Amino acid sequence: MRHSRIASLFLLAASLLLAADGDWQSEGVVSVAHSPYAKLHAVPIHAVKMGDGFWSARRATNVEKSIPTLLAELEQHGVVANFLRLEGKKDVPRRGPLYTDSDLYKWMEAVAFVLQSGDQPKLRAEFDRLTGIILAAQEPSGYLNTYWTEERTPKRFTEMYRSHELYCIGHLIQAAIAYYRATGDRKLLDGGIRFANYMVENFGPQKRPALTGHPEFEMALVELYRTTGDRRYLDFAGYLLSGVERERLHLTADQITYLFSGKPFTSRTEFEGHAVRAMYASSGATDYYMETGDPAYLKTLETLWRDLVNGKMYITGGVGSREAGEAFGEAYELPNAQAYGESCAAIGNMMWNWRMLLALGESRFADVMERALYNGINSGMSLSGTLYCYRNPLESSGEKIRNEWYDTTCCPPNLERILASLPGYLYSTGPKGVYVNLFHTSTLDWHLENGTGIRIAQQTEYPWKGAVDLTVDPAHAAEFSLFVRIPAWSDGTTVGVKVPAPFSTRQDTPKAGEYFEIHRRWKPGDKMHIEFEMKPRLVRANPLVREDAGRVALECGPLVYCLEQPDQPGFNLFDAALLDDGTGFVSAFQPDLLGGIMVLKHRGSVVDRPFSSEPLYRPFREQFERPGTVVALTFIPYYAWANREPSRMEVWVPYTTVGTE
Ligand code: FUB
Ligand code: ZN
Repeated sequence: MRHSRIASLFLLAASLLLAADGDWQSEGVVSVAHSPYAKLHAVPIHAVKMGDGFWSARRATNVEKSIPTLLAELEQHGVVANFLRLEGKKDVPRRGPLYTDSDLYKWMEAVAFVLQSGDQPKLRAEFDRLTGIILAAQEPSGYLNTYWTEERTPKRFTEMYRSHELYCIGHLIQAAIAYYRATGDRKLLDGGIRFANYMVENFGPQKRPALTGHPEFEMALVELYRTTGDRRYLDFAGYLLSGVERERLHLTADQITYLFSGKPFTSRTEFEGHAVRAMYASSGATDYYMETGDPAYLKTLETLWRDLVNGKMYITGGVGSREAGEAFGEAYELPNAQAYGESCAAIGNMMWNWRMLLALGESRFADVMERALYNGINSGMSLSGTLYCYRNPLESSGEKIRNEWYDTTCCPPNLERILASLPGYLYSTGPKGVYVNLFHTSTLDWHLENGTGIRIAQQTEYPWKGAVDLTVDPAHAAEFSLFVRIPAWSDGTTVGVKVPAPFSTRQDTPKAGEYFEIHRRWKPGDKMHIEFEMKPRLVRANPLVREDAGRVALECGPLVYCLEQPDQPGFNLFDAALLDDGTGFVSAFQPDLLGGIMVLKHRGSVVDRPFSSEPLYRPFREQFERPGTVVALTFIPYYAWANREPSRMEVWVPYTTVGTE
């Protein structure tokens, strides 16, 4: 389709800007290199090669199975045909809910992240084919959406609280930027710019009112500003976050609560409403803060972060307790079997904490990222790579939880883009040196912020083993700091660090929950060793989490564990309690079980008569009676559940000191 002359001139100017930038290969998952209020800076995905280890099989499966099979599903369910029919190439009705375009764009973003790690001609060809199909459906104005067309055309932008028009285009822009950063090709990006320009030219305080409804576009706009230098996109993100249009758009109080938009972001004091929207809005607001330094944003982000981690986040890093409205509950409302914990919400939690880490440089954000990544996100995709959880409960009676397709198929491509972009989160840089955020065998090939080349080789079997070896290779001997994250989970355990002398640190000993700064004149080939103690840890929840009263959860390293029925032959796991008799855990790595996992065993007590045979209420006696038989409880990592036949599962396990042989 042809676009107007003015639009072409603008695109020409924009491309000159982009070309002058010439930096498309140096950008990370988000590009904060020039963000004045970012304390840390992302390194590009291609600068980190991930070697063998915990994530390698999953990442390979992502490329070989998940990404291709999901495209087949998207095609089969009409998501691509929704575009083709607008071009007159398919005579079929439009299919799927109003946000299906976004699922294809998210899939494309996953592909673009894969391509940032190295070329894959087949995937690149698919991306280009889809770009052609998508752009052919774009209207001369820049508008693009397969749902709000034909008889619905007059309704465009009239139901923004639910329309997903900006949500969809936000995902297109993110995919386009990721592809531009992979290949330098900006065809899709130009399409995204056309829509963004349409928005900034026609909407705003003195123009038509806009609202995201489902936040997402804010993140995309800030990234577009970072990519093009066009300040209008940043300002438009600020306008959307300001929620000023709630009156012009006649939003009801309920809509405002649910949407996490339509109310000034900076007036928020707690998380409520739709969890994914809340996480995406917070991510966009953090992006906005990193560009503007607006203190009101920082204050709100801190307040919300504390609201989340003090009362509304599952131990798995999942968020969103309620199915109704896919929403947050009250503080401490964290049911287990009913937990919603949408995969996208855990992903949103990681995306937000990644941005907070870049903004403030504090390890507490990387702790949340790691928690979500290894648990509430990781559970979202089957080990086969072709089945997905939409919900991620912490207890199950054995309902089927994984499917290859959902009509609302937001989670599968979201999981794929996280796995594809993983190298980009492992390291970052700051003015004083390099940060090791996450642990995995990998090589960083990048440079310090003063331009000195740096190579860091990391060797580890984390999270199964706690030893991490780093070989630091600056291009020449240079004075800088290496910041190694000491996870909060290592509190109460021993952390050993061996660094070549001489060096200086701010703390005498590494402190859990902080980056350990090692400052020295690093010479090529310098080696350091860190040893985390991977011992099983029993955790209790705040007593205000009623569902977890009298129960414990098990963690080891960054992993949350669970009991699943196939590992507990001979008894119903809901009749079992962890028996605290001082015998402790026995661990064994089982290479053939569930892709290779560390299994943890502990003594348990199983009631002699199943609880289901008891009356609902019975007289209270002084001592809670739990005569039982001692059994071995076998715990597996939570992420690996639901990879066998559907069966019972439990994260929070009753706890007892009574057990009879
Ligand atoms: O509305 C688009 C996506 O579908 C949301 O992010 C998910 O929560 C699901 O509702
Ligand atoms: Zn989802």
